[in-house]
Amino acid sequence: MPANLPPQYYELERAFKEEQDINEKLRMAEELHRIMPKHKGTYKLQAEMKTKISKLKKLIAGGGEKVHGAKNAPTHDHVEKEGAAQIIIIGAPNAGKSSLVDAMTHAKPLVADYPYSTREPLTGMALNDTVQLQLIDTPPISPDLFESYMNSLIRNADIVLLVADLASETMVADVEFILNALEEKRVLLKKDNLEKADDPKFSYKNTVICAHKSFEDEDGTKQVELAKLFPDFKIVATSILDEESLVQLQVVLFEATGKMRIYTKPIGHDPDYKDPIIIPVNGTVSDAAYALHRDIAEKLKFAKVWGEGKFDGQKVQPDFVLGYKDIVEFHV
Ligand SMILES: Nc1nc2c(ncn2[C@@H]2O[C@H](COP(=O)(O)OP(=O)(O)OP(=O)(O)O)[C@@H](O)[C@H]2O)c(=O)[nH]1
Ligand SMILES: [Mg+2]
Repeated sequence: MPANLPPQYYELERAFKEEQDINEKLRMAEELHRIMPKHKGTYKLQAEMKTKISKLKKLIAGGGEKVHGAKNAPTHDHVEKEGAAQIIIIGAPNAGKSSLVDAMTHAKPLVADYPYSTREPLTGMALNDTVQLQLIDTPPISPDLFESYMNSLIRNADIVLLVADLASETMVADVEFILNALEEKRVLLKKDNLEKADDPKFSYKNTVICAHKSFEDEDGTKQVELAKLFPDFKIVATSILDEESLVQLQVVLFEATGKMRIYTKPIGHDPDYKDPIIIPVNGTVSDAAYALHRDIAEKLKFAKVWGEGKFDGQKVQPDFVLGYKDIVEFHV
């Protein structure tokens, strides 16, 4: 029986064969398996692809392919996720990436007034209104440098923060170079997570742009240029001299994750504002219960909800859609 595979299968298969990055290879293998028509003619192909997927997973779990004599060489192509979202900070040399991590976290990256000061990734946790965001500072991307691990790091992150340096004469050329360099590696930056990713050869990454060193752009011309270059993208003006701008940046970064905070309230007690649970925007009472504990979700009978558009203590069913910062009291 013929396999009758769609044309995009062959296209993706070619990209899969050429791909060197194992995380990306895994993503493509899973996509190939997903788009493969499931009938008798593809049984063998389905099985082969499953084997490839499982081998790639093992390889990734084992820390990647072992290169002879380089077993202990440090690898930077993966940062274990922590907190509500992992945000990778990218930009041209000297844009202010490390300064942002320095200003928003307890990490102590090297900040320097010369380019190429950051040599390897470094992570720090930013606390935004009780939610932790994991920031990754990275070496710059330029015609002279594109560390090979950057591609994997970017693909694995939840959000890309692209830092545009308003103080630089070459800001536009620098960000355009980065966009093109990423596209060559099959990574496309996109404005939000509502857009559909339509070409499986590409990884589409939710991106926030920061118009950084905003005090250096007194008449705002650089910000206008940036907005023209990135219509529809979320652009936040930031400066390490303006604490409020950094708080705003964190708010936008968290929003870009497509998640929201929900507060829980034990029966007969005040809400717990210190430890919100994080669920997708438009998530339900049941999602919130699962995020708290599987047991609660499975035994849940109803909940009481406080928040905008509800009356206080409104009794709702598990499929009730929650809103930003709603307070939920679970009844099991
Ligand atoms: N005026 C102004 N200068 C800033 C701001 N943020 C960073 N800088 C300066 O910009 C320079 C570069 O900062 P870094 O944070 O080291 O830049 P980077 O992007 O990490 O640089 P590389 O790691 O070399 O790519 C330093 O001299 C900082 O003091 C800002 O908001 N305003
Ligand atoms: Mg740096």
